[in-house]
Amino acid sequence: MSRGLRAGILGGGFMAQVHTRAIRDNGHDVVALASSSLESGTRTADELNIATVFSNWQELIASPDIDVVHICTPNALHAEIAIEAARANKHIVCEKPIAVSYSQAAEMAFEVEKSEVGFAVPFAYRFYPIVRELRSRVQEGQAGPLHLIHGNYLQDWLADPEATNWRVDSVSGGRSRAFADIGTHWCDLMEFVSGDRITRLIANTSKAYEARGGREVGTEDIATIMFETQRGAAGTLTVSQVSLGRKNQLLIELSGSQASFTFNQERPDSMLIGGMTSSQIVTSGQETLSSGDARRLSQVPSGHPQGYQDAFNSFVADAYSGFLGDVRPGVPGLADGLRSAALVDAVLESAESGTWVDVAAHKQQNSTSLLPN
Ligand code: NAI
Ligand code: SOE
Repeated sequence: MSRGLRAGILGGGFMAQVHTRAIRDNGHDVVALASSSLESGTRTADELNIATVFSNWQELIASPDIDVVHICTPNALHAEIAIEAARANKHIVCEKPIAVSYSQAAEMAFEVEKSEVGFAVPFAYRFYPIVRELRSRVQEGQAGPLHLIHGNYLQDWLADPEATNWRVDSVSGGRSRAFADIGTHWCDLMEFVSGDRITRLIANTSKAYEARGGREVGTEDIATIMFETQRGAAGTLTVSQVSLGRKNQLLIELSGSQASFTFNQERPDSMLIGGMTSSQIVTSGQETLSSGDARRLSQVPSGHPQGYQDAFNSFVADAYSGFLGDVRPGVPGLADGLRSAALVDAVLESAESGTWVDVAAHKQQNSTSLLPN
C-alpha cells in the first residue's frame, strides 16, 4: 500500500517527465495527468504509465483523488491554475516563473496564503550538495565580505534563427523570455548562496533575430544586467539563449576579501575556492562536505556524480516533506517565486527606460490591492 501523497501533473512535456520521476523516486504516487488535449495527454500518460487522464486542467484540479497539483504548463497558465488549485485545497508545485508579471504573482500569492496549502517552486539547482556546501561556507564568512558577484546563464538552443518554442511568444511565455526563463534561476541561486539581495539594477535586453519561423519575436534572446546588492557588492549577469556551444552554463562567482567561490551548473559536483597563493577544487562527497545540509543531500559514495534529476528528486523530497508538516531548509516557496517576479518586472522596466530601477520600490508599486500589507 502507498505511503505517499497523490500527485496530478499538468502539462505533458519535458518537465512532466522530470516531476513524475521525482515524485515516484520519493515513494509518492502520480495518479493523473492533463495536457493541452485529451489525445496528447493520453499519449504522455501512456509513456509515463499514469493511469488517469483528464481532458483539461480544471477537471484534474476538481478531482478528490489528488493531494498535490504540479503545474508544468507554459508560463502564462501558471497563476490561473495555481489560484484554482489553492481554492480546491490542493498543495501546489508550480514551475518557474510562477506568473508572467509581479501583479499576477501577487494575486496568486494572496489566494495561496489564504488557503494555507503548501507551495513550492522548483528552483532545483539549490539541491546540489555542493551548492549547500558553498552556501554554508560563504555564509559562515569564508569568503569574507563580498565585493563582487558576477556570472552568466548561457544556452544555445535558440541560436538557430529558425528555432522557436512557446517561450518565444510573449503571450504564452510572458513579456520576458531569456531572463524570466533562466535569468531567474541565476538570481534565485545567487541570492540563496550569498544570503545577499539585488537592490537595484540596470538592464539591457536584445534579440539576435527579429523573426523566427516567419513570426516576429517579441521577447529577448539576451539580457545583460548590472546590479548592486543590499550589502554593497557590485554585480553583473549575462543571460543568453543564443550562445553557441553553451548548453546550460549557469555560473556564479562570489568574490570577497578572503576568497572567491565559483559554481558552474555544468560541473555540479565541484566548486572552486580561489585564493591569493593557491586555489582549491572541492568535490562533493562525505569526506569533503563540511555542511550537514550538504551531506544530507549527498546520496551516493564519493566520486559518483549527482546530476540534475537527483537535485530535482531532492527538491520534491523536501517540498513534500513540508506539505506533510516536516519543513526542511532551503525549499523555494511563494516568497521566492514573488521575489523572482519582482526581478523580472524590474529588468523589463529598466530595459525599457534605460535607467537604474530599485527592485524593492518596484515591487511596492506593482502590488495589487488584493495583497495584505
Ligand atoms: P514543454 O513545452 O516541454 O511542455 C509544456 C506542456 O504543457 C506541453 O505538453 C503542452 O502540451 C502542455 N500544455 C499547453 N497548454 C496546456 C493547457 N492548457 N493545459 C495543460 N497542459 C498544457 O515545456 P517544459 O520544458 O516542460 O516547461 C514547462 C514549465 O516548466 C515552464 O514553465 C518552464 O519554465 C518550466 N521549466 C522548469 C525547469 C526547472 O528546472 N525548474 C526546467 C524546464 C522547464
Ligand atoms: C529552457 O531554457 C530550460 O528548460 C528552462 O526552462 C529551465 O528552467 C532551465 O532549468 C533549463 O532550460
